[in-house]
Amino acid sequence: EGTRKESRGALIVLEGLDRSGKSSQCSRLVSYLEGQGISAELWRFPDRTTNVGQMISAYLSNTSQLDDHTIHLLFSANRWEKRSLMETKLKTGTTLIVDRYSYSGVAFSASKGLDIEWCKAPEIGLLAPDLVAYLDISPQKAAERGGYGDERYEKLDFQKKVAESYKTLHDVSWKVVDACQPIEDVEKQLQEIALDCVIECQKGKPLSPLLW
Ligand code: Z5A
Ligand code: MG
Repeated sequence: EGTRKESRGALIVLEGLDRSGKSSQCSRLVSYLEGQGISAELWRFPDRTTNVGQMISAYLSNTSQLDDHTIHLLFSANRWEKRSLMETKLKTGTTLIVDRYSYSGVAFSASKGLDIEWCKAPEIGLLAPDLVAYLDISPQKAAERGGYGDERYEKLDFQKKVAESYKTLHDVSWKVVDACQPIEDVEKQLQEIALDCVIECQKGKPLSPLLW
């Protein structure tokens, strides 16, 4: 028998405003892919389990204060500390469904007034997603869903700025999904675009660095 090159997994990111449905859809998508016989894992950023993640968590819950640049770099460091494991998983055939990634990092910090190019810089060299599914919802509609909690950023005025920042980040890897549809309809659309993406990666689409 000839050598059969192990096919790689896909890096699929879900982005969107607070309450757009990312976490709900990420877990549904992982179940769906596993049901199709595809090895898949659910990941999320911030990953609050690491030391850096705990600093981020304290900041988000307002139990610590940090300079805007400092917290930006911590969010980025939280992705860098997972980069090599991410690469290993992808190369050994596991598809990763990631709840927020570099786009959240840039959109949230730029919304505070930080220079957007400065915000992008520390993300360069992380793994580029094969697909970014943007769950599109207006800040007003998102706010109506269950209301916001007490975490920093969970305010309508700030979410409006984040929505504008996200708009400047769209590129060819983005697919916009209407997040105001019923959960099952959003789910169905995500299944289709994710499956296409997984197949493309299985066929040999190369893994590449994030360059912006
Ligand atoms: N942040 C940052 O600044 N920099 C970074 O680099 C990163 C993040 C990575 C914490 O994120 C904060 O960190 C976040 C950005 C910032 N701050 N904000 N805002 P997080 O991921 O931990 O935030 P979260 O609180 O876990 O997730 P979320 O965004 O609030 O929600 P979601 O995951 O998008 O939505 P959900 O939990 O799936 O659904 C929300 C509710 O809506 C729930 O009651 C659902 O049942 C309901 N829902 C969902 N879909 C639907 C539909 N289709 N119809 C009706 N109702 C629905
Ligand atoms: Mg969530």
